Amino acid sequence: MALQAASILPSTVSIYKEGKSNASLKETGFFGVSVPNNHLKAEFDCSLIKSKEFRKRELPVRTIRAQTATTTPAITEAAPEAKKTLRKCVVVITGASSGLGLATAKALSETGQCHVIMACRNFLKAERAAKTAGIPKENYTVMHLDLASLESVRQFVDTFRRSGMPLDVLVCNAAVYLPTAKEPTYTAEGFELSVGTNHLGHFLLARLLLDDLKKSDYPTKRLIIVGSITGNTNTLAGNVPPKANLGDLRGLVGGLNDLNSSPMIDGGEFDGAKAYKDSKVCNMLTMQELHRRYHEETGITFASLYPGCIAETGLFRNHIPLFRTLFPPFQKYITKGYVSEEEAGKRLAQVVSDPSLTKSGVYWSWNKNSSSFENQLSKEASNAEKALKLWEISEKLVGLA
Ligand code: LMG
Ligand code: NDP
Ligand code: PMR
Repeated sequence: MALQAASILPSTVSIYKEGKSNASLKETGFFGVSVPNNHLKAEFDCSLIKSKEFRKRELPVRTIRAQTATTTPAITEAAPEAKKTLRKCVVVITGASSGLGLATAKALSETGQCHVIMACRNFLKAERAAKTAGIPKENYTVMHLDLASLESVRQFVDTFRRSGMPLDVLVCNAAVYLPTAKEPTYTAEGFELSVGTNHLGHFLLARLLLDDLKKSDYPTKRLIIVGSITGNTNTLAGNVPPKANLGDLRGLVGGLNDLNSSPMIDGGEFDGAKAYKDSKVCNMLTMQELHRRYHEETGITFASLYPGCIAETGLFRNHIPLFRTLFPPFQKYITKGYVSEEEAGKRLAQVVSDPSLTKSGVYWSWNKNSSSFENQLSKEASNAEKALKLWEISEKLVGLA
């Protein structure tokens, strides 16, 4: 499947390779970047405009004329006669074929300053979704990625590298939620599907693409892993049974299958809703471990977030019809935690590109006025010892150690 998909990839990648200066863009903002003048000069005069690497990649570039850049003082103040060239920010989003991922791709595309790699398991669905959402062709590329296969993850990384594009931001967004499953199902390598997809697939992807992020010459580089309130037992939502709990990770050590121990991380009986919430805890722990290990050395911003309850996305496709009918009004009128796909997409797009959200190691949330704030994680989701243990076991499972 992965190999088959790879064979159709080069044609899709060429959309980007054709990249040319996007003359229709308004030359106003300085997307996602707030840098002092000296940084501007160093980054854009030398490393971007003049480097051979840059020319080789044929990146679509925006020409920013200092005198027309009205929104960012840093640009206006930069040598007024100089032409500054800033290429588009290249953002990989997993699971961009629906829900939050698609809404984020759309929000980023609307700025005209990002090129989104939609890393999706269903190529045609992703293409259709991008078209329906009205994302202009030059602002996205669909690449095949099935997180439920480590082989596919590696294949995606290879394909991405062969495209010659730099990587500036990685958004680990895709997820599956199997609340009504009575029996576990498994990834290609035999890991329980929810944790296998949501955590292990992303863990391998993030580890491999870290090297690409390090090489990026974009002023801000970010790695974002979508978390959730339901994995945090310090909240009401996180206390709705079944609650997240990784225990001593004995099921993970056993490989998340019932041959060795159990398909659940804590070694217990299979429960699809719990497996999803556990996977979100893993996502939030992984972000913090990445931050501890790599932020200082690389300058990459690592972040997680709870975008709000987007009660109508495909995430609930496997839930019973009664739930799907009642859940949106329940969230809208009772908990007031509801947020539209569009609004949630804007929130994640902020974490991708807002110059004021560059702090690393943060779990972002939004209040009722839709202002972002640094939220507290539960005891388990912020347990550094568990994060380390999770990291080491996950490394072994995905073949990195
Ligand atoms: C577990 O159950 C499952 O076992 C597991 O398989 C997995 O699915 C997991 O987290 C997912 O859930 C958890 C259980 C917890 O949750 C439920 O089953 C709740 C489902 C909610 C939707 C169905 C509700 C049934 C409708 C009843 C109608 C009541 C109307 C009252 C509303 C007042 C309106 C003014 O369960 C618990 O923790 C306790 C459950 C207590 C139920 C309390 C119901 C609260 C509200 C339910 C939503 C109603 C929405 C109506 C909106 C109308 C707005 C105008
Ligand atoms: P959706 O189901 O709409 O989107 C999930 C995406 O993940 C889809 O594009 C889906 O692809 C993709 N996906 C699933 N499995 C794989 C796989 N094996 N390989 C590649 N892609 C895959 O759900 P949401 O938009 O709601 O979820 C997005 C993120 O937001 C998740 O991380 C979720 O945990 C998080 N979140 C959601 C909340 C909500 O209320 N909805 C609240 C808090 C967090 P396909 O289109 O092919 O099915
Ligand atoms: Mg929850 C403030 C209350 C709040 C919020 C913000 C959410 C978010 N939920 C809240 C409360 C409640 N929920 C209450 C009181 C109940 C009992 C009726 C409840 C139930 C409930 C169910 C059955 N909620 C759910 C489910 C799901 O199946 C969803 C889930 O747990 O998926 C793992 C879910 C969610 N509630 C949320 C959010 C964001 C979800 C989606 C799950 C996620 O992406 O993490």
